[in-house]
Amino acid sequence: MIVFATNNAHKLEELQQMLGDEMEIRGLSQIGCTEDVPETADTLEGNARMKADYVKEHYGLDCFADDTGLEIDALHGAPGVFSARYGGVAHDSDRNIERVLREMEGVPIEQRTARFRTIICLMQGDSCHMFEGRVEGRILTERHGEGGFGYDSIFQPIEGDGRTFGEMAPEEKNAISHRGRAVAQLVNYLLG
Ligand code: ITT
Repeated sequence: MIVFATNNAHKLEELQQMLGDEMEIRGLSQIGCTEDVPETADTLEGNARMKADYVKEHYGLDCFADDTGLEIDALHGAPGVFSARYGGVAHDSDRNIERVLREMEGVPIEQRTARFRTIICLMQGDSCHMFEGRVEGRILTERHGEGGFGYDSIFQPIEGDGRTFGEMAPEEKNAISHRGRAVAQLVNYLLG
């Protein structure tokens, strides 16, 4: 059994599917953790580590935690670690996207490069392993597609046919996405 330091049921289910019957995953609520796990570092690596450390320290269980950010070159790496609350309100994707589009007004297409990066920190016994998944792409000037979540409708991956993540089926996105890639490495390691 291993703990995934998240309350996001969708992420839990996805991971359990990838791990199959060989390893059971429990979310925070399933280990009785109802308090807010601190996530106040200034890097994705720091936040993933902080969440994993918290579970290890308070519950003594092997665990892993993730953090994801969108890094836009023209904005010097923003929103990065602030991706969830860039528009001022946590988890309000419309506001987050509006702020990004506003700040990128007039930036030519060749300078609209960006990437999603996911970091997973695994704490097993006394050892800590970090896994990283990334996908390169561009920020479009307007939204395309209703699928996915977060910044998906304005992110066009380089590997693809011009569609945004918001226009892709979940399986298509997962096959090339930052999170899909980080999770694949974790699963390989755990089942290896
Ligand atoms: P937790 O409860 O697991 O912490 P979260 O919303 O903070 O959920 P992440 O740390 O994975 O999720 O991601 C931070 C933000 O980055 C998220 O709120 C979205 O705005 C954005 N984001 C993450 N993954 C994304 C994806 O696959 N597509 C589009 N936006 C994404």
